[in-house]
Amino acid sequence: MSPEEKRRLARLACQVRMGILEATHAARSGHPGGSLSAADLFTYLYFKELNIDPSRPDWEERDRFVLSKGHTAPGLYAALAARGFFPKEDLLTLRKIGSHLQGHPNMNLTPGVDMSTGSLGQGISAAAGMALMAKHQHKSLRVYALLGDGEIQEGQPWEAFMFAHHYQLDNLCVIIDNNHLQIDGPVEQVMSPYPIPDKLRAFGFEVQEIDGHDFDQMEQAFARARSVRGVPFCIIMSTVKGKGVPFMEDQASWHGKAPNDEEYAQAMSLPLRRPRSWARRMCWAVCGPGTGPIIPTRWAGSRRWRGSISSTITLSFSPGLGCETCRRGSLWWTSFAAQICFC
Ligand SMILES: Cc1ncc(C[n+]2csc(CCOP(=O)(O)OP(=O)(O)O)c2C)c(N)n1
Repeated sequence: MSPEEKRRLARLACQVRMGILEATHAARSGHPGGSLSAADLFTYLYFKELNIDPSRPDWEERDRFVLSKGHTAPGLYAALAARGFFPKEDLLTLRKIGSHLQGHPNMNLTPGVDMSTGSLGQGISAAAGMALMAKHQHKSLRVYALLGDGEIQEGQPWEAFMFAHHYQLDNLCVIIDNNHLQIDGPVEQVMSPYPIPDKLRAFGFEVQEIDGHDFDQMEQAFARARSVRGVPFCIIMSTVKGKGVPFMEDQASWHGKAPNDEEYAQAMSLPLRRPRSWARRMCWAVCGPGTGPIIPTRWAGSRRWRGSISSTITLSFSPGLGCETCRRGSLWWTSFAAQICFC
C-alpha cells in the first residue's frame, strides 16, 4: 500500500473514531470500546475493500457486511456516514427516539446496514445464509461478517462456521475482533474461546492472523481471502479495545459507557483536526481543540432579530447561545456565509 493511501486511510479512521465519540457522547450511552477497536477495520472495509455504492444502498450486486457484534453500531454508523450513506450530523441522533440510528443496527432504518443485529451470535448465521444465496444465484458478491472474541462464546457461531465449511462458502470472510475484553472483563477469564485460530482451522477455515490496526496487513489478508477457493476464510485481528483514546484503551469499563463532557473534550482534543466552521475555530482557539459552538437543533422559539452592518451583508443573531464548553459566548452571529462565536 502506498504511503499516501495509508495516510488517507489513517485520516479517515480518525474521522470514524471522532464519529464514535461524537455519537456516544451525544447519546450519553452506547459502546465506544469495541467500536474503537474495530474502527480501522470499518475504515478499511468501507473505503477500500467493499464493492458498494453509497448512492444505491440497495444495489443487489453489492458486497454485504454483517456487524454480528451489533452493539458496536457507533463504529459502523461513523464509517457509513464518512462514506456518504447519510449525513454525518445524523450521528448526533444516536439512540434518540425517531432516529434511524438506534443502539443496534436496523436494516429497515439505516441506509447501508445489511442486517439487523445485536443479539450476539446471530449475525454470522445470516451472513452465511447470504453467502449461500449468492452462490445459488451465481453472484460474484462477497459477504463479510465481524464478530467479537466474547461473542464467539455463544454456541450459534460454531454451527454457522460448520455450515460455512459444509457449503464451501469461499465468498464468506469472517473477521474476529480479538481485543481480549468483553462486557465483564478479560475474555479468557469469563470463558476462554482460545486458541481461536486452531479452532477455526479445525472447522475447515483458511485462517490468517493480523494486527487489526495495520492497513498493510489488512490489505494482504483480504487479498488472500479473495483468492482462496472451496473453503471460507477467517481473519483474526489482534486489536486494542478503545484504540485511539488512551484513557479508554484496554479498559473493560469502556465497553458500554459514553464519555461525559470532560472526557469527550479530552478525547476529541487528541486528533489534530482543523475545524471547518468559523464558530468552531473560534471556540477551538479560546477553549481548546475539540470544543465547538452550541448548535441549536430548532431555531423556533429563539429570539432573533436582524441588523445590517454593511450594505451587502445582513446578519441575524440569537442571544444566549455560545461555546459548548465555556458557555461564555453571549452572542451567536449567523449569516448565510459564516458563523462566528464571540467567546
Ligand atoms: C445473546 C446476547 N447475550 C448478551 C448480550 C449482551 N452483550 C452485549 S456486548 C457483550 C460482550 C461482547 O463482547 P465482545 O464480543 O468481545 O465485544 P467487543 O469487546 O468487541 O465489544 C454482551 C455479553 C447480547 N448482546 N446478546
